[in-house]
Amino acid sequence: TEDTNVIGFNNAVFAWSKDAEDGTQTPSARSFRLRVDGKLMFQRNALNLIIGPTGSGKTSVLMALLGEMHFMPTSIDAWYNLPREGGVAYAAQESWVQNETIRENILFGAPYDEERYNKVVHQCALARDLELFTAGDKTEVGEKGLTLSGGQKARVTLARAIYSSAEIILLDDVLAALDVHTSKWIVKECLQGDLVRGRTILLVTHNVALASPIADYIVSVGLDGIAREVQDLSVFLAKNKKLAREL
Ligand code: DUT
Ligand code: MG
Repeated sequence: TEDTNVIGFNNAVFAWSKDAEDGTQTPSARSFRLRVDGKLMFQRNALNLIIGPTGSGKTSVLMALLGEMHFMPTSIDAWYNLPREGGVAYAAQESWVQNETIRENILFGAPYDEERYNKVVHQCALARDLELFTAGDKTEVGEKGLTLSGGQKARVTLARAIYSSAEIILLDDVLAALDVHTSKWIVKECLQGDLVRGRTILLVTHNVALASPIADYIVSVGLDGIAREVQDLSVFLAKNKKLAREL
């Protein structure tokens, strides 16, 4: 049975709505289901990747862990678990900012620690962006964050998660809006940096080539909605040539 310290699933199906199961929907309207057969356990104090084609259910893996989907056990000992004691930070795929300054958007109510803050800005590749704003990190992002580019918003969203003290960090495709150079910087400086040491990261990404060399555990979600551990990435990519091209 369930160990409360574990992040993962055992024999579970997840749907976006409860009525997905009641058979009243036509097959074409039948909603998506995420499926895990057997145990899927993310590694603690490690970098976990969630990969798969678009629409396969990568975001759903995070949402299922967060308890946002309808859980349907497929065995008597089915479970899913995300420990909340050390805190959970979640950077959504649609990055968002509040109508405040950049600094306030990163701190998100946490106390200002200059050293930690400067490290976060550096590791999340925001230093140059902040220099270019006359008001620096005191710049108001404005209604809907219109002052910021998509890539800047994504990095502020990432910075908020890294600055937080949460022990578990869920990052949904934070590298997607970034150019290769910036993505590389973040993989090197942030995802391997001192601020994530001792923390657990679940990173959804299409950027497998960049992130997989430093990943400790990889889960793929297929177009069948089944999430599985990838034990040997090169074998997996050889078998999934179409996905390999897409990633
Ligand atoms: N879905 C919903 N409701 C939601 C979110 C998603 O029905 O609130 C559906 C859409 C899709 C399936 O779930 O058919 C999986 O979507 P998900 O967003 O999990 O896929 P992804 O792998 O994250 O896709 P992308 O790479 O485009 O982000
Ligand atoms: Mg997604």
